Amino acid sequence: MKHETHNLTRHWQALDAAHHVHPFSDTTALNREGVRVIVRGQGVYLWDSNGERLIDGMAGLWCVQLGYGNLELAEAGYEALKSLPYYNHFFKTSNPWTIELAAKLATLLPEGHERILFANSGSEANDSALKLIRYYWNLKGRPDKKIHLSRDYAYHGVTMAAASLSGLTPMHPQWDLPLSGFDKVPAPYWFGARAAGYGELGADEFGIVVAQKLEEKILALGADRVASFSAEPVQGAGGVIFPPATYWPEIERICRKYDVLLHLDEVITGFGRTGEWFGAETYAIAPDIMTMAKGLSSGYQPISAISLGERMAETLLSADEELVHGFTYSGHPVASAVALKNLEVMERDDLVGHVKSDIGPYLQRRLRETFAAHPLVGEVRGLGLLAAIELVDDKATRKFFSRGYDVGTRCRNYCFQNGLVMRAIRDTMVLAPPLIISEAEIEEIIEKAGDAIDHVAKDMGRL
Ligand code: PXG
Repeated sequence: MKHETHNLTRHWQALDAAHHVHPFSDTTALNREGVRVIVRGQGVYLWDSNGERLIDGMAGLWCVQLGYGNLELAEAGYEALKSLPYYNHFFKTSNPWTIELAAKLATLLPEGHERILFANSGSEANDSALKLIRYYWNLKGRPDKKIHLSRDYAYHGVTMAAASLSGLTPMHPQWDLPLSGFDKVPAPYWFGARAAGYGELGADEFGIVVAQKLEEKILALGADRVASFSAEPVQGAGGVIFPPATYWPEIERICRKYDVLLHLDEVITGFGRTGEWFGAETYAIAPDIMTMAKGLSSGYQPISAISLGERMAETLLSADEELVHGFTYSGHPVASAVALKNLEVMERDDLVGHVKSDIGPYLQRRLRETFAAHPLVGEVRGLGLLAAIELVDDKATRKFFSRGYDVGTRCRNYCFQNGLVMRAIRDTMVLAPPLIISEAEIEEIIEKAGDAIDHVAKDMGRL
């Protein structure tokens, strides 16, 4: 049996190498190594085609809130597949699951967010949000307001517009992006503030200083040309950057003052990740438009949503003309049914409250107890079930390693060898496990991560 699966693995690796082009991967390098074929998941665990078990500290790509193998979600999808595997919303038609999902979301979203559009991915949601923002200003008779601001290290997706909005610079040169009409301001990355030349500012002071970079940018471009500011409440793929407490109130003040629409990208922070339904609640932000995906369906189906705050809803929906936008699969019945069940289960089991009061604080406490004093660790930060461990060259001065060391990648590789999926962003080790994780499973992650970090420290002669 072992022999057979081994041969199957070889077979799949060869076919994959011959025909399948992977996202964000160097095809030549990947094919030299051979892919790992994941065949099954249960709870927080994954199994590959050789029978090796992995504990998933990343909930897939920050999305599997309910963990793998949830039969309630599977059955909800199956029921919808049997009754209505497909129909659209273009021809004055709808379906029960999408209707119920929109209504359910309206009860969970920030105040005023009562109107919802659907798409299939975070990128599509953000692309759609930018179109809706442009349309809003056109309807308002201010067609010159067209510049979209966002932040360094932002990840908003990969379509032409979403990649332009993203501030991770490697995402641009291959595609001649960003498009014109996109501009960036600095990220509220306090841990990196000294290295970025801000000197010795306390976190709260830095929060204000960095927020005011938005004001400077708006004034430099002219407020009459700036349409929107897009931001993740906590930056995810850019390095799990938690803003100082002073940051969001100042950003909101600036957006209001210059009449710049505030777009919150809740693709990672939505659906309980930080211990509230949305990052908007965690930081008391009132966005004009919000985008969400991932945890909306626990990743079981591709689905995303865009919610309109009051002033955008009022303007866009009273335009008295066709809204010329929408995808074949907007509000797909099967994806809607799975997302609806996902929200029902999260609510029924009070998963968000559990992240806020029990399992989130447990993870945060144990990470700090275990790693804060480690010679290679500059900072442990996090909230809810989102956390980061910064590996640094010098703890006291927060000095990063030189680029060539690839400390994060080395640590990630040790994690994988230990059967732990943990992501490295530069030299920041990142955790975002399924929300259903237990204390014992957190201990398993911490033990494996500790082992990997010790390994790297030994390699570097630091332990
Ligand atoms: N916004 C945010 C905040 C995201 O994190 C997207 C939009 C785009 O979503 P789609 O569904 O189009 O991928 C994301 C996606 C990583 C990684 O390696 C992160 C994402 C996607 C792929 C990889 O951390 N986030």
